[in-house]
Amino acid sequence: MAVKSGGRYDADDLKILEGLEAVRVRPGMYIGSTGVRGLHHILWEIVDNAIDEAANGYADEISVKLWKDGSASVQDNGRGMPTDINKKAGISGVELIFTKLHAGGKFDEGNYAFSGGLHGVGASVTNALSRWLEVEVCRGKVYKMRFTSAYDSKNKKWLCGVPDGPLKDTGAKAGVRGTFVRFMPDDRVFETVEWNYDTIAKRLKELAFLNKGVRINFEDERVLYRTYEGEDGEPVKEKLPAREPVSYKYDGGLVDFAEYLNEGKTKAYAAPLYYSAIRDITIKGFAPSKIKVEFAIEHTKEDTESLYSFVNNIATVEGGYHETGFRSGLLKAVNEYARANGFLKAKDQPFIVDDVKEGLTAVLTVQMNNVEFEGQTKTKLGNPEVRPVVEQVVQEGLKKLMESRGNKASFDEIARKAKFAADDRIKHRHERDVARAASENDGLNLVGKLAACSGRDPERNELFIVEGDSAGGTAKQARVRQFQSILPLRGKPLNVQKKSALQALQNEELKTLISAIGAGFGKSFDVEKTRYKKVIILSDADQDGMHIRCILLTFFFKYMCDLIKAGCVYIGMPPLYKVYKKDVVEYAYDDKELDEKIKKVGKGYQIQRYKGLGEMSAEQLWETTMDPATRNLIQVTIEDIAEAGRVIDMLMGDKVEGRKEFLNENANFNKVDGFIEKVHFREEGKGTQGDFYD
Ligand code: 28F
Repeated sequence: MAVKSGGRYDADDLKILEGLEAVRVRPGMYIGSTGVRGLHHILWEIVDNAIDEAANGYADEISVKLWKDGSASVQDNGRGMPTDINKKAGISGVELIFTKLHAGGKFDEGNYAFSGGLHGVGASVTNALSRWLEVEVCRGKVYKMRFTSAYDSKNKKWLCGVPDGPLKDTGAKAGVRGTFVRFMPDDRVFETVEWNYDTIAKRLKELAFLNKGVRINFEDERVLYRTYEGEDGEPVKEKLPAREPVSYKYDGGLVDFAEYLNEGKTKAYAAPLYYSAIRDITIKGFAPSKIKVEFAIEHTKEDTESLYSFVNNIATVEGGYHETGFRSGLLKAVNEYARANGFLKAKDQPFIVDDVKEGLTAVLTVQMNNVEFEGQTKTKLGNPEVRPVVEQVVQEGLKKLMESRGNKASFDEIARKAKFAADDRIKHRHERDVARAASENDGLNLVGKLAACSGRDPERNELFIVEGDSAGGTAKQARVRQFQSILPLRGKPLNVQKKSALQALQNEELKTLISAIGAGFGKSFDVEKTRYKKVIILSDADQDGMHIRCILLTFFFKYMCDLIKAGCVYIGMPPLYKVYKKDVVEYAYDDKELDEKIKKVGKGYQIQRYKGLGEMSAEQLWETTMDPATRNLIQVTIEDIAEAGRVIDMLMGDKVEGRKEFLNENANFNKVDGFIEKVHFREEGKGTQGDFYD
């Protein structure tokens, strides 16, 4: 890949903003949480800066490493951070980048055409939340600098990311160019400082797909252990073999990404169709700038649509204007092609978006400045000016692709699929209308099944989907009628991954569930209409319970994905153990907590291991699993929607070959929940017991 030599740039272009103490005081403002996601955010900030160098053509190799001591490092072979002194600040460009928030010329596009870093808060936040941070810049010579964060007990304040000294010219000549950053996440800030290998590997792989030709290396030198119960019942610590370093590089970029997403699925035509273009765009309130639009599409024999969109390398899980532009551009191009090639007769109605979405796998990326992120999880593109630009590029690109002979078979197949979908739609219209009516009727008149709450406020109302009749009965006694509904599941609901929408509707359990939520399903699902802002799956911790959880998540993922994206789907965590003696009772939710509770209850303790929800009394179920003030909930979030689609398809789809090795490689079911970000959600005690409960 051709790598440009450095553009003219010096430290003066950096902007100086506030100090770093603010980051330590309220880290959640900058990285969202101090949980596992926030920890990985401080790594993404550094990775994004290296990716920006590559995305702008100055670097083509990035290396990420997890060290034995728990630190992480990122290296690129770009131009190297600016080392000259910034006249305004009187410090070097390197020091500015790590000690001033948003210190980055990235706020005007003079220095970078596109920058992913805009979504982030910059490398200075990583510095502020690290015990130490080292940077080495090779720019003709080798420069070094080190920062530390410590608590100044004399003045009772944090000193965050303070330089040990000015940038040092080591005098050594630099063979290569680039920037190397290594940092130790601060265990005094984060709940956990344990890096998650899968999370990092998946994100680096995604970045390699999105940045064609850039090589991204990942090495994890940490020693891994597995703890399990030995014969004598004592825990055994076993050292696991070290992980092999991996390297991602995709010269096919988005085409390779589309093929990866469709692995194991039956393709509808030979190869993905790809196009990219750069256009002028003027975002309201900003100077005219450039926008780069790229897409790859490949249809499969499935009937669902998988559109994966990104803005500046960030997955826009909640969609946005680029997606609407893409769909309308695709629709216009396919309608035109179908008319011109006899798939649509003069008397035929034109296709609608749903017809061309069937079986579509598409990757759409946009690179631009002045991005407006919206939505619950800030992953929705909110700039309306983007829609017409993307629509025009997609329409023009597909038209150019249609003109080349080699793609005729592919577009014929696309038009044929759309025609088939349109005919099916028109033929089944009445059935679908019946289905939609069934799913939207007033969910309260479900005899016997749903114990509906009396309150009408979706913000407060909660729907518990409870495995089994006995637990369902206990939950009905335990619940607070005003805002908690109970839907007992008799047996396992249908696995919808292999079924069509209409078959899903024939299943009693799912029909009840759709009616209870009351927001439609599938293409007619509208998350704004949900009756519950919390839909909580309560299943046993055994294999059956896990399987039910998987089936329900498959259903939500396939037919109510926006409910998950809006953060409304949760998994209830019943306790595994009760530790007690006389009148002291404690509950433990996992084996780690069990030890703590045994110590807390002390001598003479007894343990009851809960096999299932049905074993608990109503007050125990209330106190341990349903009371918002004391329960543990896991919020289901789709960090990586591309991977989620593959995991569900691998596990629940009709392709058996992939499943066996996937299962034995990810045997423990938590891996299957790999796309569920574990966010233990213990709500603050409501305190206002009086007005809240019956
Ligand atoms: C391991 C992490 O951070 N690499 C980086 C550069 C290169 C330049 C630069 C960075 C421009 C506008 C801030 C050099 N020469 N890897 C990295 N490589 N920052 S960060 O400039 C400062 C930025 O705002 C650079 C000419 N132009 C830019």
